[in-house]
Amino acid sequence: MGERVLITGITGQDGSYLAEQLLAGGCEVFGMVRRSSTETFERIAHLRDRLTLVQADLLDQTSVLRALQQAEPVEVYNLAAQSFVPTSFSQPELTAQYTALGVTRMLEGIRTVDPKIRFYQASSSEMFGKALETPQNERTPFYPRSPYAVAKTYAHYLTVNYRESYGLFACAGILFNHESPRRGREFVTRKITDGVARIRHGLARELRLGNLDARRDWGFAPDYVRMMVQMLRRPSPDDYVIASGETHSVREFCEIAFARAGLDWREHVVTDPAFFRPAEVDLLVGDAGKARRDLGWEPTVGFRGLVETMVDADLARVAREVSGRQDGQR
Ligand code: NAP
Ligand code: F7E
Repeated sequence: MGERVLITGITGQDGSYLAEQLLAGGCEVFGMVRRSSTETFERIAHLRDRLTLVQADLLDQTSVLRALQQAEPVEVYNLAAQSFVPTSFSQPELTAQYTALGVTRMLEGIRTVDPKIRFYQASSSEMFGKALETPQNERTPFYPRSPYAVAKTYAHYLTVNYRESYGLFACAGILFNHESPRRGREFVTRKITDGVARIRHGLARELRLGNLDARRDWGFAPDYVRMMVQMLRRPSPDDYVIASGETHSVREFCEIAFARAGLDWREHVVTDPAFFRPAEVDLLVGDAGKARRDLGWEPTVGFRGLVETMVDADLARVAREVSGRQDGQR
């Protein structure tokens, strides 16, 4: 068996891809999962017999300590968080507990159990918020615009602080939006590709969205997850921006996604103020020059390829669901 690694948030989009990559690299992978009345292990179902799942919750310091003691990891990837920006406005205290204080519990756990553990923190481009310069790099000041972004900014600075205060090998990856067919369906990209597939198969007629003018720097999740591992395997800890360097609007995403399915987005998309946010992040675009130089960062999937991959996956999934229903009716 190779090195032991622990992933928090293993049931999420990034956690599932990271587990695949670490298993392929020969690691013994432990995943932290929280108790739920229904299992949420869909994204890691295909890996279940090769993983060791440890029950713990970022809200519970003792369980975090036990998870670290049980896994005895060389590396910890802290991906668990309340990661949906609108929920952070409706549940700001909970978001702070998971996304900010959860990181304190992980870092304190590492100091207690084994300060040699290498730690990756999932920082976010949302910390740049109302961006003070364009493009954004590791030196761009933060201007968070949501309770989620504020919580991530706390977690980011705490990671830097524990590195400087206690000499921990702690790195923060400042990742710009990254998507895939495994993206949660509430995020705008997946909401669009799922909506396109449902409209194409006659299950819906319209798709209600919020701000179509918002611009993001979108990339393909497996490319980004690869860089988390690269960061922890450098000789010394550091922080890196990972981004495509291109920015596109939600409207452009719609145009390509609907066209892929032979549809005109203007006939189906309805703007609904319910999806506008109390404060918006209008435009993000990252400068990943440092990661290109130090980590060999080179994304494999561009914007159009990303949109089309996601639409194709949802078209195929909805087609299977529709034919399953028809079989059931026969
Ligand atoms: P995601 O799909 O929402 O997954 C979040 C994970 O966190 C899930 O496994 C969830 O478990 C777990 N979790 C939530 N609260 C927890 C708690 N109290 N204790 C233990 N586990 C908990 O997120 P993602 O897109 O993979 O993103 C991974 C990380 O990167 C997150 O920290 C996110 O904020 C950050 N990030 C994401 C992006 C992006 O574009 N995707 C960009 C920058 C940073 P359940 O399955 O039990 O809910
Ligand atoms: O919104 C606009 C919305 O929810 C993107 C998380 O992974 O990436 C993600 O955060 C944009 C926003 O992602 C709808 O107003 C329009 O401007 O897909 P999103 P996000 O907020 O950028 C960062 C990097 C993270 O760290 C986060 O964890 O799209 N938008 N209409 C909409 N957004 C949603 N969700 N739904 C709409 O109907």
